[in-house]
Amino acid sequence: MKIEDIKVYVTNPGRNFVTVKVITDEGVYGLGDATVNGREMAVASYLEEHVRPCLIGRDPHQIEDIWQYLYMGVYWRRGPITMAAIAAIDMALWDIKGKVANLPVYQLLGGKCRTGVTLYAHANGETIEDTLDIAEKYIEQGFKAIRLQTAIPGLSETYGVLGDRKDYFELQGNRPLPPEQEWSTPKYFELVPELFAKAKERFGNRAQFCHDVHSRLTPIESAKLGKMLEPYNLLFLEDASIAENQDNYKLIRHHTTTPLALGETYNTIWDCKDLIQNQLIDYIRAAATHAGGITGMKKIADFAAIYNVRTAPHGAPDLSPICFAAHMHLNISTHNYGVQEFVGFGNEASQKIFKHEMKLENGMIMVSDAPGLGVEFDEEEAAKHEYKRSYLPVSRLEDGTLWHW
Ligand code: CS2
Ligand code: MG
Repeated sequence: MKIEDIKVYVTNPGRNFVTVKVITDEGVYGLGDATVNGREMAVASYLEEHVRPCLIGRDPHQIEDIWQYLYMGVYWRRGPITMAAIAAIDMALWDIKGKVANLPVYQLLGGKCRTGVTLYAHANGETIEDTLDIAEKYIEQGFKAIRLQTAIPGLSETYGVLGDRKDYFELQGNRPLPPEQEWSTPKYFELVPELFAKAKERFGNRAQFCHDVHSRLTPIESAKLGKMLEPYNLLFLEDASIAENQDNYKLIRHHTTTPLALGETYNTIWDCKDLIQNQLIDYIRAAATHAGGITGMKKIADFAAIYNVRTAPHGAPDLSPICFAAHMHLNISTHNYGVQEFVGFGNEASQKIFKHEMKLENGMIMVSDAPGLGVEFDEEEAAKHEYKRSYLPVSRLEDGTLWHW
């Protein structure tokens, strides 16, 4: 079997997705997700110009060798664009292998470790009451874990909280220039402990809660927040501080027993090596699309297992259903899997493009037994929704100082 062609599609059914199709000379093809939010055309061009010509004629079954060829074999290793391109090819090759074997990918990864994949849902509200009302709906549907985010009083807009104004799926879907948002740690600190105190009061132990700081705090502020939230037994506190300097997490860890999660922007095992090896985090949030596909994720998960770190893959709306399906096969077959972020299956237009049989039951995904990854991509539907340049917002303190993402 040989790789005959590689096609790259950029489509915007409300937000941009980059999809790769690896076609073989035997008619079997595989699909992969290469979406890097706000940098979609850079990955598409990397794939078309720098990856496609090197892979035509190769054996698609040699997944590890092709992975190393694109990673170890190039002078410019790592980085989000390279690793998303590798990821998409890798997912497509696993998809092909599964289709040829007539087995779902999780069977090729070792088979099921659990009956279903536990998810956490998002409750994003304008007020604490709104947030908890949304959380209640998820608890009634059977979700056991929910992320709580509330708009910060006194700031014009809070990242990720849009109330009724727009669907979360389309958040930043069509912003041709980066919008700007404010940040204030004192205002945030007034709100967050109250949010979790009220959640505990209202729901007791009916669900576990987590929270995403989007790296807006300094290490000592993160330590303080972790301490303030200890009475409420969070599932985890995500991206409290940026960890370019991984020592930041030594300080945070030293001060709090609130579990810490990090790594949705990480691209390789090297980005998280020190954090995992020093047991400074509890959950690694790497995603298949951004950390080298199924092959990259397996390397990270196996390394994390030795240090009691569990996986909690990123599941934001900017990862396509192909990445989500790849996560399902990994999550069901990885012993040190923790929890999967879930924001729904996308809007109607997206569901017409990406078709699958993943079933949501009681806050869990029942993984599809379709051969390969189990996702179909409708090229005609995709062609109806053209790429639109779009950016994530930029964050500034109230005095205009540029701040962390
Ligand atoms: C967030 C994301 O889901 C998450 O945990 O951090 O919403 C993130 O902001 C986006 O994926 C950015 O592309
Ligand atoms: Mg996050």
